[in-house]
Amino acid sequence: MKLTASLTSPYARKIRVLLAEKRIPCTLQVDSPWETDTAVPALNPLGKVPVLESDEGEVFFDSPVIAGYLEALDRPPHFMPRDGMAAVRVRQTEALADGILDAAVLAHLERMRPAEAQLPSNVERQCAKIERALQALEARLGETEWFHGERISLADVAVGCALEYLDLRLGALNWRDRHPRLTAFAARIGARESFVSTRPPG
Ligand SMILES: N[C@@H](CCC(=O)N[C@@H](CS)C(=O)NCC(=O)O)C(=O)O
Repeated sequence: MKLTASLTSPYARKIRVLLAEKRIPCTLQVDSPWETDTAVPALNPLGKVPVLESDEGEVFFDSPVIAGYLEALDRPPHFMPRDGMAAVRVRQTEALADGILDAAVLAHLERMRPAEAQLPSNVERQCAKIERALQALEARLGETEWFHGERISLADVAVGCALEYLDLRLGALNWRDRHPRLTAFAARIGARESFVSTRPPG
C-alpha cells in the first residue's frame, strides 16, 4: 500500500493517523501538489493529496474515501461504528472538521498572496466559517471524552487534525481562548503516538 501525501497536509494526516492506529504497513511517498514536478495529477485528476494506492493497484482519493477504504479492510481497531445512523453522525462531524480545513486553507492561501492583492474580506469570511464550526464542535463534544460513543472514531481524528492545523496556519485565531472543551480534547488526542508521529515538521 502506498500513500502519496505532503507532510503538512491535514487531510493526509487524518489518513496517516488511521494507518498508525491500525498498524497498517504503508509506504509514504512525500509529494507536494504545488511543485512543478509533482506526480499527484497523474494519480488524482484533481491534483490533490492524499492519494492511496492499494496493494492491488487501485487508487483512492479523497481523504473520506480513503478512510472508508481502510475501514473496509476490517482491520481493528475500528474507527467507524457498524450502525448506519451512528456512522452518518461520525461522518457529519468529520465534514465539520474537514470544512474547517477547507476554510483554513483558503484563508492561508489568501494571506500568501502579495499584500496589495489580498482581500481581507476573503480571510474574514473564511475565519467566520471556522469560528461557527468550532462553536458547533464545542457543543457537539459536550462533557464527553470522544465525539461519538465510548471510544475514539474517525470524527475525533478529523477534529484533532483540524485543530492542530489551525495552530500551524492560523495561530492568530487563538481558538483556545473561546473553546475550553476543544482545548482539553486537543491536548488529549494530541498526546497519542499516532498524532505525535505525524505532526508536521517545523
Ligand atoms: N477534500 C480533499 C481535500 C484535499 C486537499 O485539498 N489537499 C490539499 C493539500 S492540504 C491539496 O492537495 N491541494 C492542492 C491543490 O488544491 O491544488 C480531501 O479530503 O482529501
